[in-house]
Amino acid sequence: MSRLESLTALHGPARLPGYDPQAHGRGIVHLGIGAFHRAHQAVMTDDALAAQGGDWRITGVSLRSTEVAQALNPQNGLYTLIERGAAGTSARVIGAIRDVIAADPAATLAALVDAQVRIVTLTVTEKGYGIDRARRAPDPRHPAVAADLADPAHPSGALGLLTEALRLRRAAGVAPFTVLCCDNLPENGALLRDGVTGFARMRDADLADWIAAEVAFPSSMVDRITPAATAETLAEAERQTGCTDLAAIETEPFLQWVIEDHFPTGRPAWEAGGALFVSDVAPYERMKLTMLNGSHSMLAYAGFLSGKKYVRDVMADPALAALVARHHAAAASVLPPLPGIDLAAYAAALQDRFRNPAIAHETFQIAMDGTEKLPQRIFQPALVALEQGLPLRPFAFATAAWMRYALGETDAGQAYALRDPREAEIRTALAGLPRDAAAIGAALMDLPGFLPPALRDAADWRRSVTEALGLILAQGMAHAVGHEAEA
Ligand code: CS2
Repeated sequence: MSRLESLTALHGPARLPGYDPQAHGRGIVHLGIGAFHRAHQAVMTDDALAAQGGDWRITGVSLRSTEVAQALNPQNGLYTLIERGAAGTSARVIGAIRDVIAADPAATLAALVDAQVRIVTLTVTEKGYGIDRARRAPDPRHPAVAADLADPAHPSGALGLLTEALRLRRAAGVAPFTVLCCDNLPENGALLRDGVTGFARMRDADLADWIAAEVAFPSSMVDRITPAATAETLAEAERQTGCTDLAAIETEPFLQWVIEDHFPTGRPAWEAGGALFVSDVAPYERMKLTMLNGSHSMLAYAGFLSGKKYVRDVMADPALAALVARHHAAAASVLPPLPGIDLAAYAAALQDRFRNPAIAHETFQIAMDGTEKLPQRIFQPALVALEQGLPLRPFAFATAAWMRYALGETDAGQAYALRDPREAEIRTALAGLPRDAAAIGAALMDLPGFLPPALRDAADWRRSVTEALGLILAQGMAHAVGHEAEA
């Protein structure tokens, strides 16, 4: 079977791009080209190109790995997007990606300074930035931040690359690009602006002032559940295109992107793909981070340790499903009202999406990087609940489930990798402790900069976490879940 490398080679039911990809130049560099980008932004860019044209094709960058480049470059950036829903499967070929740069900082910098590039977008995951969120400043202990501060003219991390590219553009009299963060972080545009200006300030105060004044950092909320591709994904792509496609991905039918409309350098007509442009993304972001992602983290820890491999298996378990619904209600109760959004309907739709029988989304995948995720997903709403005298237990249970997961071993004694940037610190904090909820709870809650101080120091919160962890340690996760759901 021939490789998917030109649209003319295709024969199968997959829908084709509604434009000629080769007729459009590049306007975007995307840092962090994983499955999520290919299921989300690239798709809406494809719709925008079909609807309104423009030179907005994307150069994707893998900062470290070469896998995606090896799959996509021989295919001229073409790949199959498979959507799997309860109602069936459909597929389309996406033409929005022009090429991929892999683990090549010099080539990445060259792309970033290209005057044709007007937007730089990012999905490098929460831990990829190296921003200390408590101080809202670059974290000099982050390996890429440290390396880029030591040699700022040869950057390889997100903050260093953006700063050096903006410096070079300014020196060459080229207008700056707009920076659009697409990671699951609160007020992600403002956070990234603080990271980049903070990094620039450590080099050159004048550059930092110029970036603060001249560069737009709109915020955005992104949503599409995208599991890692499997052999079955590639087999389905073959059926859909009649070609071998090593870059195919699969995702759910649901797709949402809410973007702050602040693009002084222009933008694609992403609304053609359904993007919603608003003046303030924060309420949407908070809803999504605390309801979808918060319940995802809770169910990942509780589900994985109850022997559930996929999110759909979690939802098929009545006690776990009840805890997911409880979490949604608790998260909704601390959200400010959002005009036009019915939070009960949003919760019901989330539960439907989690139940999608055609999507194999691993709890182990969601469980990684807990220390990077819990602050905005669990601690932020818990703090509001504390302030408003609302129930803390759903958030305390989620925290306790993570703590139990941090022990690194199932109830049957099987070890697994924690996959967290603070893994070594967690191990040190737990070393030599008895298997005791108060001791473990205190050690993990007191990790520096992890919990907001007002939550960390609240006796009600500490008691609730310790009780939930005590239950989990005494009964094992599966039984504790049953008990918790009945309470
Ligand atoms: C998940 C997210 O892995 C995780 O932590 O919660 O990737 C989630 O699937 C997406 O944010 C959905 O939009």
